[in-house]
Amino acid sequence: MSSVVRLSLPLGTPRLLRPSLCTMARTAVDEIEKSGAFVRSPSTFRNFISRDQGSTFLPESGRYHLYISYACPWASRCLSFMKIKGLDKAISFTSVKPKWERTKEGDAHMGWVFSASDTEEPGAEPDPLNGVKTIRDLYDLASANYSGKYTVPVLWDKKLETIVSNESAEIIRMFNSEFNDIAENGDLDLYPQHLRAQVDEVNEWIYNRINNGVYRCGFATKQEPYDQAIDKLYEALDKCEEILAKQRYLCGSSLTEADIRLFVTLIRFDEVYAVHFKCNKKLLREYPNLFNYTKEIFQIPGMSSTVNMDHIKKHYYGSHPSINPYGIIPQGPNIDYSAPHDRERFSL
Ligand SMILES: N[C@@H](CCC(=O)N[C@@H](CS)C(=O)NCC(=O)O)C(=O)O
Repeated sequence: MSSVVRLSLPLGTPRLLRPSLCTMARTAVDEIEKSGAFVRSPSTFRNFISRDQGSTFLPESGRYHLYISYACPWASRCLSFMKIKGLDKAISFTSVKPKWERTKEGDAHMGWVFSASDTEEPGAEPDPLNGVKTIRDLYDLASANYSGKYTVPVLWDKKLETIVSNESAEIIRMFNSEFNDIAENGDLDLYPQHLRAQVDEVNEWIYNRINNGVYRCGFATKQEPYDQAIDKLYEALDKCEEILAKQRYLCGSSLTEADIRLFVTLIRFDEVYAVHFKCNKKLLREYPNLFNYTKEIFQIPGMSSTVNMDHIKKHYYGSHPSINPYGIIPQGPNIDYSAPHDRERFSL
């Protein structure tokens, strides 16, 4: 282990401390302000894999491993990029078990845990690299003084034996641009130069109002922040519906990063968020364009393999006892996203 580089918090990275929070956040359900509003804290490991000469993290085949939970939308967007870009052979991945468990004896923290065998939970596997039991253990391996949340995704460097990044918004950018010499679909650019300003602009309101918006609805502990979050959420969904009535994708006629970022929330919407997070003013399947668009993206080669609805439902309904104390998993609605869609009408 002498070659191990332990990267502690990069200089300038905002610490996870947030004075207005009641306690130091160790899981998302702790991130509730006194006002009853959910406020997500920033990620900590922010290194970037780069083709630039002299880069510490070069885009080498076989060097990196992505730790995910199929349940997690942020991790799923990274897996989606891996699949769409054709990086399966270059980057390996492991999913944890869907339901949070105790991560350490004598400690109340609940979080992501690896399965003990390949058969314990279909889709989940033991940690193939470090043989650890939890995602928390990976953070402890990478940084001796880590004290934040133990989130997925985690992009792990097998060579330096540390965490490259735990910020999905940046991991997808690395997958999009830095591995093109290795990727099977290296020419596919989901963040093309001419659309960057538009993608950034769309990402901004979709993240705040939809991706994180559903959590702001679900984790609110007072009526007012819930009401505010839900109004913003549905304004944004209505806006997406309007855009998608006129064009095939959010930023025009080609698929971009913005679409993948929206998809991971939409695919969970009717099965989970409508019930568990009280996002029930309107269901996804009541929005004809958004619904068909979700089906289209689900049907992009590789994408359906990123959606494990069993893990998604087990996680949300089973891991937040403050919202769903008995952990009952609703049986419906079991939507078939592989059914035909009407989005080809835009290519005529
Ligand atoms: N900013 C992170 C957020 C990741 C995140 O919040 N992941 C959740 C799962 S959906 C998590 O691992 N939560 C663990 C916890 O809250 O303890 C990213 O986008 O990569």
